[in-house]
This record gives sequence, C-alpha cells and structure tokens, in this order.
Amino acid sequence: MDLYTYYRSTSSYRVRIALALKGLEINAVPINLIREGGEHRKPDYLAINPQGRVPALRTDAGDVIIQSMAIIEYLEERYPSFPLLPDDLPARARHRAVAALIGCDIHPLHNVAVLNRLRGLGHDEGDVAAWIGHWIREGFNAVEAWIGDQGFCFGDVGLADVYLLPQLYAARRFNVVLDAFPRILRVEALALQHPAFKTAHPDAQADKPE
Ligand SMILES: N[C@@H](CCC(=O)N[C@@H](CS)C(=O)NCC(=O)O)C(=O)O
Repeated sequence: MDLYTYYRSTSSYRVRIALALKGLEINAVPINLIREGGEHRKPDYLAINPQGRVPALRTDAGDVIIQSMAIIEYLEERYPSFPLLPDDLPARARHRAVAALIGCDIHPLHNVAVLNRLRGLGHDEGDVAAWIGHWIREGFNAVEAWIGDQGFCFGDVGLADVYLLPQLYAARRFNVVLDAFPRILRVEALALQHPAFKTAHPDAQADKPE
C-alpha cells in the first residue's frame, strides 16, 4: 500500500496510527504541503486526489481511497485483526463521537487552507492564533467531559485515540495551553509510550525536515 502523507498533517497522522496499530507496512509517499506552494496542488497529485489534500491511500489492488475516515474505515474492514472499535454498540458510538468531534468540528477549522483564507481576508497572525486556540479549546472541553477516567480515551486503545493524538500534536504546535484537560493529557502520556503511536509520530517520519 502507498500512503500519500505529510509528516505533520493531522489527517495523515491519524491514518499512520491506524496502520501501525494494525501492524500494517506501507510505502510512505511524502507530499510536501509547504514547498513551492504545495505539492498537493500540483497536477500529479490532483490526479490521485482531486481534492488536493492528504492523506490518500493506494491499496495493494491499486484502488485509491481519500479522506482519513474513509481510509481508516477501509483498513478496519479489510484488516479486522486489531479492531479499532470494541464489540459493544454504544461503546463503538462513543469512539466515533470523538472521531467526529475532532475530525469535523475541530481540525477543519485550523486546516492550512482555512487559515490562509483568514489571512487573505486581512486577519493578522494574532487573530489567526486566537481563532485556532478558540476552536481547539472548545472542542477539547467536550472531549475532556466525554472520555473516561482510566487508560486510553475509553480504557483500551481505539479509534478515539487515533483521532485525539494528532489533534494534541496540532494543539501543541499552535501553543494552545492544555492544563485544563487532565484526562486528555493522561491519554497523551500513555499513547506517547505506545510503539504504534511512536512509529506514527511526526518526528519519526522520513520527510520531516532536519
Ligand atoms: N477531511 C479530510 C481533511 C484532509 C486535510 O484537510 N488535510 C490537510 C492536512 S491535515 C491538507 O491536505 N491540507 C492542505 C490544504 O489545506 O491546502 C481528511 O480527514 O482526510
């Protein structure tokens, strides 16, 4: 499988965690979102993903899948041996709620394209930082109240953690103060010791600049 990825992309990082938890080897194809206006906007990559975003996955059979949730669902169904969702239906929905909260209600608001649009409308870096901090804190307030008191988000590692760790990485990159989120910080500390999360971490990626 080929994964079109960027080392610090939140959505790519999610997919890398899911792959690593399932013990799946991939060929990482770096797509630099910054260099020369972004390799994701060049025709070669648009032919793979017409949305011009990472990640995208090319399966061993040659099918291309875009959107991190669709990729993770594909992996979950195709490689069920390390399930990211528990058996219990309400418990599955709890994991999916964290995934949706982060994937739909936090991350899209600080995506590169959205931040550049704010800048294009005349907002300075102070406004942009306040915007990012607002949406991450608002979303994390809900995640903090929603997740459990022990272990990963809901005890055993699962989909909610796959989404939470990349969002935490972004929060730290944007200097968001996280002291108000002790449960979230507990999950972060645990995950950063886990081999799959270490493998998937931006610092462990070959395309990370020196
Ligand atoms: N909903 C998409 C979001 C993908 C996305 O926004 N990726 C970002 C990096 S995390 C990107 O490629 N941004 C490029 C841009 O905004 O120009 C997913 O989950 O895959």
